[in-house]
Amino acid sequence: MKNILVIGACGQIGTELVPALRKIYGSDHVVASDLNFPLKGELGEGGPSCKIDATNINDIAETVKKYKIDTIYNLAAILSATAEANPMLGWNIGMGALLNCLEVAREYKAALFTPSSIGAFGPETPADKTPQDTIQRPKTIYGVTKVAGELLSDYYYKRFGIDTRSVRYPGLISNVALPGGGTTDYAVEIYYAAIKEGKFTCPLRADTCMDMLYMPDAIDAAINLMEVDPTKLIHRNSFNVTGMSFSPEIIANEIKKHIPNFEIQYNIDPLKQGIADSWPNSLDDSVARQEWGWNPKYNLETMTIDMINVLKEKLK
Ligand code: NAD
Ligand code: AKB
Repeated sequence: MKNILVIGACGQIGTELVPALRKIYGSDHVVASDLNFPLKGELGEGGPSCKIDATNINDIAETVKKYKIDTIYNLAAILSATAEANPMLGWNIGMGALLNCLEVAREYKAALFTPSSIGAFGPETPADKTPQDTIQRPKTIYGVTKVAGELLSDYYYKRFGIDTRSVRYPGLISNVALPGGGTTDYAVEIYYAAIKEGKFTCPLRADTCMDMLYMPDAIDAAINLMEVDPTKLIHRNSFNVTGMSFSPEIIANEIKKHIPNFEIQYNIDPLKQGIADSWPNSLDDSVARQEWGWNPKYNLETMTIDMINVLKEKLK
């Protein structure tokens, strides 16, 4: 990778991916872009930035040409709960952005990373230790775009030789940007609420298990996968990755170890509960470990210590 374009850079992932890429490849070599322009803080000031509407192929092509981009990170999407409330928007952004990125990558011979999600699985998928290759019949529009995106990205690799790669992220937990309308958002919000108010009202049932990953590991996954020697890859779109699996009850008990008076109560959101119930309880990420050395550093215990330390400073 020499010249990198990040599309959808202002979101939960891009806000941390852009600085990480700039640290490795040099500020001038990483262009941050989003529909929301101008980009604020490090994203706008730490290196080149521009406005890109990912549903407009010319926006992407002009930037790729101008900056001689060889690698695109396509992060533009509408997350599961928001997409379910507006399915056409979810489809248009999710698929529109991907197809445009694939076509530009084909024309300019760029590599392309587009995250998939645990949302690419559905209720017929084995829920525990979900295998890498298994049944994928999601029941959300978000999941439909993710499965279609995996297939389309593999198609562009096989048909045109485009270097497409992807991971199926679980719920991502972070402390820089807030999550953007997903089903797993509660696992971020609970830390903010614990520190600010000492209590949290959870939209999911106490026993709802899902996979999660701390953002430093999510950033490593994207960069390491894009760096790995392609001859090592048997799979491409997309690899199961996970850092931990827990329910609201389990994360609340972990937080209580540090904030003993913390209280959780439940007010179930039927939309989010339905989505969560259709997703796996825990993923098997052994194929990512074998093919490109995936090895996350954080578990629930170490992540919770870090989240609480960082947020206590941030929310002072
Ligand atoms: P986010 O919602 O936080 O950010 C998405 C960004 O895309 C926003 O800054 C938004 O302004 C931008 N955007 C929306 N429409 C756009 C358009 N037409 N053109 C350009 N930019 C546009 O999302 P995120 O959490 O950073 O997720 C990035 C990718 O990772 C998505 O594909 C998402 O499905 C996937 N993913 C995220 C998680 C997670 O927990 N955050 C988990 C699994 C997969
Ligand atoms: C969501 O909940 O929509 C995302 C995801 C797991 O894809 N966090």
